[in-house]
Amino acid sequence: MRRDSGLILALDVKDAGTALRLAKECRDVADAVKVGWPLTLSAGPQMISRLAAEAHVICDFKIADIPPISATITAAAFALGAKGVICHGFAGEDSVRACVEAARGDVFVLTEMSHPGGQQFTAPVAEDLARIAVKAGASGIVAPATRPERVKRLRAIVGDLLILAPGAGAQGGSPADAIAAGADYVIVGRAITESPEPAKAARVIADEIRAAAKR
Ligand code: OMP
Repeated sequence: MRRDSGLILALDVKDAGTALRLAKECRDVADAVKVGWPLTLSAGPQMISRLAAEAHVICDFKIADIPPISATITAAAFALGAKGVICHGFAGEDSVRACVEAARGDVFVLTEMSHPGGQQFTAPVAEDLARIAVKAGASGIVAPATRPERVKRLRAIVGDLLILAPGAGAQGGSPADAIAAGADYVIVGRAITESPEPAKAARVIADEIRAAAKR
């Protein structure tokens, strides 16, 4: 995955036209687009292939099943053109390893979730989940931009694995703080997709990320 702006655009919209328009408008500024259940269930899985023709696509299916099912989901996402997938770490090392073995690209392991409820169950085990990501051979982890101090702590565990940080913007986190804490990429959805000027909003965030990365 290229590392130019450090911005990953979360395409949590429901129709194909809007998704394609946003991907096109933000093509120069976002290093990747993230496609999850909202768009896949609304516009169909072929949406992944259509977007993959335009952008580096990460499929965020938060895979968390027994190993053979996790492997099948992972393989299907890559067959559609994805270059990366996100799986949950809490399903255990064997399930994460199954994703890694089935992948034809990056696997990112979700550790601590960014929303308030993420502190209930994921935060207490996030460091173990980060260790699972390292042991299973994942490309990186997902860690909360809403809690930069946790990104810093998880960075100490994962070494040079990639860290993708969601939760900046609509959830209250700051892109600059996430990068300063050790994130490589910031995942942003609504602050861009719901902006009246999405490309401009994306550029402002990308500039903030670049400035923080230089510090
Ligand atoms: P916004 O809050 O609109 O910027 O969207 C955040 C995006 O990051 C959504 O696509 C979420 O599904 C995703 N996300 C989180 O917000 N928190 C997490 O802990 C993990 C993810 C994720 O795995 O991408």
